[in-house]
Amino acid sequence: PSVIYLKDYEAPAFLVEQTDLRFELEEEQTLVRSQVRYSRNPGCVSRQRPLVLDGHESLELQRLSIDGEVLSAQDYRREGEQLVIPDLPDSFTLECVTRIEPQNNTALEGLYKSDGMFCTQCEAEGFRRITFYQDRPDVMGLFETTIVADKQRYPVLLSNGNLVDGGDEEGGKHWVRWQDPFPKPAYLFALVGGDLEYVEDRYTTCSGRQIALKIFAEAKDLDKLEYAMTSLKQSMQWDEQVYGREYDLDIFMIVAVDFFNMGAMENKGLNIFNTSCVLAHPKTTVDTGFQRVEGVVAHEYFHNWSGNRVTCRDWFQLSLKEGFTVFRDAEFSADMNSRTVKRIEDVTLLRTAQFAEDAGPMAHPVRPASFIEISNFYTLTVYEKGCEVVRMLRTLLGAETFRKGSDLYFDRHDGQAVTTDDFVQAMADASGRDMSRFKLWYSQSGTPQLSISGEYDAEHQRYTLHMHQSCPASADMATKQPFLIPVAVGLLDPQGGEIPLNDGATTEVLELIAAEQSFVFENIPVEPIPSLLRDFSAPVKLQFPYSSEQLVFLMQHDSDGFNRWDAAQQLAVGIMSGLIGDYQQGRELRLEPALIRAYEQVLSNQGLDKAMVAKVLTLPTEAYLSELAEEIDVDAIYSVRRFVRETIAAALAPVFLQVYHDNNLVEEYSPDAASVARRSLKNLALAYLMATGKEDYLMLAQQQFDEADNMTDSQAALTLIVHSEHRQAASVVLESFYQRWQNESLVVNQWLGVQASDPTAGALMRVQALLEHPAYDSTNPNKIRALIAVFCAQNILNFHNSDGSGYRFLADQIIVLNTQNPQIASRLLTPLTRWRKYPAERSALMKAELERISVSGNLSRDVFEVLSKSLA
Ligand code: DPP
Ligand code: ZN
Repeated sequence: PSVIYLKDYEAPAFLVEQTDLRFELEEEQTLVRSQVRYSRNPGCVSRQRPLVLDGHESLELQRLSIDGEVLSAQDYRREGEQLVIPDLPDSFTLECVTRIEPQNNTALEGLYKSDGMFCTQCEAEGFRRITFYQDRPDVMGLFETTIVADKQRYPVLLSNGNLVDGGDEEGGKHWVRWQDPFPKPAYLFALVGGDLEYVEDRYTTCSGRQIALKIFAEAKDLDKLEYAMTSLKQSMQWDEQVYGREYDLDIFMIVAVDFFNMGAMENKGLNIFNTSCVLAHPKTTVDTGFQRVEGVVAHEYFHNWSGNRVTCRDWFQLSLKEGFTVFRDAEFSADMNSRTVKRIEDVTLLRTAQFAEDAGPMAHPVRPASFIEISNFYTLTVYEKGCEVVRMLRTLLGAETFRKGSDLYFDRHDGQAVTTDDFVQAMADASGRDMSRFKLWYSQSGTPQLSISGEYDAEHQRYTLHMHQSCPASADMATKQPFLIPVAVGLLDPQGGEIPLNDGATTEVLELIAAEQSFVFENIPVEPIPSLLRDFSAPVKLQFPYSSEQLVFLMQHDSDGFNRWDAAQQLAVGIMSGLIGDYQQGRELRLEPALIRAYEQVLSNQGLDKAMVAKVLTLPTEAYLSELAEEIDVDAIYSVRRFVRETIAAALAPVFLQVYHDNNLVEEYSPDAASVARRSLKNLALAYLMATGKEDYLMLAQQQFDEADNMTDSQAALTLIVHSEHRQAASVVLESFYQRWQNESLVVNQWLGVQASDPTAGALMRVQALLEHPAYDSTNPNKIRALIAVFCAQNILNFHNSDGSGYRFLADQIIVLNTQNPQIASRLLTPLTRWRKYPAERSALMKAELERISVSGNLSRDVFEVLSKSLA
């Protein structure tokens, strides 16, 4: 497989004016006829260049003609994944007929079948599995799509844009025609054919246009669409109010499908969603599931402007649409729920998983410089760090100027395929600022480290922050230049009050641009305690020599909610790191009282937001502790975390019991922020109570399991019982849960996930047995994720079993999936790619499994790229 470089970008030789597609959907085959009007690209210097079309090897080419004249085999060449046609006029219509087999498409890219319905996934390069085309985002054209299919089996036939015509045909068939009035690249094409039902609503836009909203699903899921519909309407309104963006077609459709590699896809006017990101019902969906539906519906809707109206020039620019759109959906969710809690969740994900990606063999900048397989770059770096980069722009420019910049960006580039440079340029032009140093965030990989120290000069009432930044070498880049890092800072006086800073405000955004730089605050009457990197103003690792007392002080007094939480995290991380050392030295573990006292105070403070309390009392995860560790000692991390949890539980059990009862209300389920907060605090209390190992609390959990009228409480109790040492009780609840929910695919996935993440001994054997269970389907990505990915990523004790059985299991699965579904296979590899961070014995076992996969033959590009980089 070859490497593709950003620096080699060339504009396409031909542009597309119009693409007419005709699909004949049948059981054994689908015939696709495409008629495409091409003209030479005036922006492309060479007039000699041939037309180069992308086409997957699975395409069976049946006919090719130019302006009605059929081409013979000498007129074109098929070279690997490309079809090359030389000697062409300046403009012409190419007709192409291909035969494909969606029913046998297990990669779930292009046109495939999911549960008896046809659907598509064309981003990034799936359209080439449908027909020969310049399958690249800078080729944009108008699409008209005709679909013919059996009327009884596939009563619903959908594509992008507006329905313009249709009718019945002989042999029980019917046909429809869709027209999309907006030019688009092929990756935004979509088609659906199936026996679906829908819910319907309307939305009136800010300019008074009526939009029909339809969400399609299988009949059995029709009662789970209300929340997505509400979220959609809220998203449409939010984008008008916050970004001035109005919807542009007369209809907006969402279709739920059960077999889907990603979360969802923003195809123009016809979003296709993984059922896990659109279906929601109190009986079957947990609170975090509701929030995910809200966030993903918003994300895909927002792409209509940030992605579809203005798209990417090439796939290196993926973060242009993804980073910006994640930022937009994060702000939307923050406005709909608790802002601070949303921020804590996003930063937690970034600091555990994205920082680990930056430190691993697949490290890459937000705008990668090269790739072998683009599917491997739908990453936390492109999405989450890309979002942080956009957030930093807003922090630096201020909300108002940022909005001017985004207006300018949309106006200037509407209907174009552009780059991240164009995005930053719009921000630079709107603000009059030079953003060249800022752009290093797009081109340099790695997580910057920021160490800060404070110095107080009492005589001159002056406080100075000395800052030092560096960025360790990454797998793809050895040396880095200093970044422009916005550091939002506040200073607290010893009573916890905020000291006014240089411009009178209590938070100031300092701009660190050099490797070493000092910032001086005048008129500071007492030695302050600094609150640094407020609201996590930059995606960096921060070091400041806080004492435990200072962290407890910040937990109580910082006006920045994120930093209050982060102080608690830092306190816990510091204590747990010390204990990990003790564990490794064979010393007895003892928990110093500071953490317990701090937690107790937080619990008894009635004024605090309950969601915040639950977040503050959640110990740093094993994944976060692993990311922070120089070398990952799985047993030490697991044992210490467990010890700390149990010690806190034992010390505070009566308080937790009180909290549990105070928040265990009999009320109708609602996914609003306050109710979610109450349930999260209640279930956190139950988790600590269960950690005491006492029978009384097992009974409490069982009672909750039996009586719960919503999935959040039911699943929380299930998880706690299954993950406890009460094995008998565990099998009883597992069995009863399955009996009750076996016909709800998404609930069954939760059931699989609870068992996959079970830390008790023997989990691997149980997971292996589940592979044979009727509930499992090895061709469904959601099931694969629920069972295999959860086991390998979340069950650290069992996956990293010192006998290597967990590694062997994963490698076996990847070898099978490599041919069946390369995207999923490659994604599953992630835990093994971290082999260098483990002690020698485990490291060698992990590496051996990577090597075994690499000689297993017939590697997909996806798996090859990750393997070769991991073993390099
Ligand atoms: N469907 C994926 C997303 O929305 C890729 N565009 O992020
Ligand atoms: Zn997206």
